[in-house]
Amino acid sequence: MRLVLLGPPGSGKGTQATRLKEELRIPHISTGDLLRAEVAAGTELGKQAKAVMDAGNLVSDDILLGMLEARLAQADVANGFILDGYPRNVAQANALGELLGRLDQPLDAIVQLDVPTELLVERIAGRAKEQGRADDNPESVRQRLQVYNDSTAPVIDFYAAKGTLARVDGVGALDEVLARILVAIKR
Ligand code: B4P
Repeated sequence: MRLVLLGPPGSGKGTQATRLKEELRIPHISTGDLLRAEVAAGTELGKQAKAVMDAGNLVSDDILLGMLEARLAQADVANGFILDGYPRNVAQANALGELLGRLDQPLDAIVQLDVPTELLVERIAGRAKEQGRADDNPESVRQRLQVYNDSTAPVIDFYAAKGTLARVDGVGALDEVLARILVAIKR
């Protein structure tokens, strides 16, 4: 199963991908986690990405595609993967289609998690208290939501037009949302 999870910041992509990984026994690829690992390791890429991420903006498409290509070349994705945080704009959606076409690994499912904005803000504020992530401050969250509306929301139409998108209500207990995703991908 090759699955893409879409949704605004705080919609539960990372949260549900962690659970789906156990359920489906395939790796979880989070581009946010890959970037945070670069930042933590103090690499050149991480240094470039940190300021962009902290401000709530998107890191460059070239950097992301290079990182993703390297990750998809690893052996553990042979039976599939859950992609969380990519694509975040239409250019990335096209690049992903091209890359997976070249690898002969087409996507099986694309799931959009729908959550109202007030709840997103509330959830991220909760995580800010618990984890203190650098980009979970109110100013950065406002910018991330703006970037989502401007750049990422059109990706929903991109996949809907291809008839491959399933929309799932992301409001509710973690188990309820997980069950809805499993129904949507027919597992
Ligand atoms: P991400 O790491 O993807 O961060 P995110 O959008 O906030 O989502 P995340 O998965 O972490 O949160 P979740 O909804 O699970 O990206 C961070 C930054 O990296 C971006 O802003 C950008 O700068 C950069 N980046 C990443 N990918 C990129 C790309 N492709 N191109 C360019 N730049 C890129 O959960 C949030 C909170 O909600 C948690 O605290 C969780 O406990 C809670 N929650 C989840 N589900 C819940 C539920 N059902 N009920 C109650 N609470 C719930």
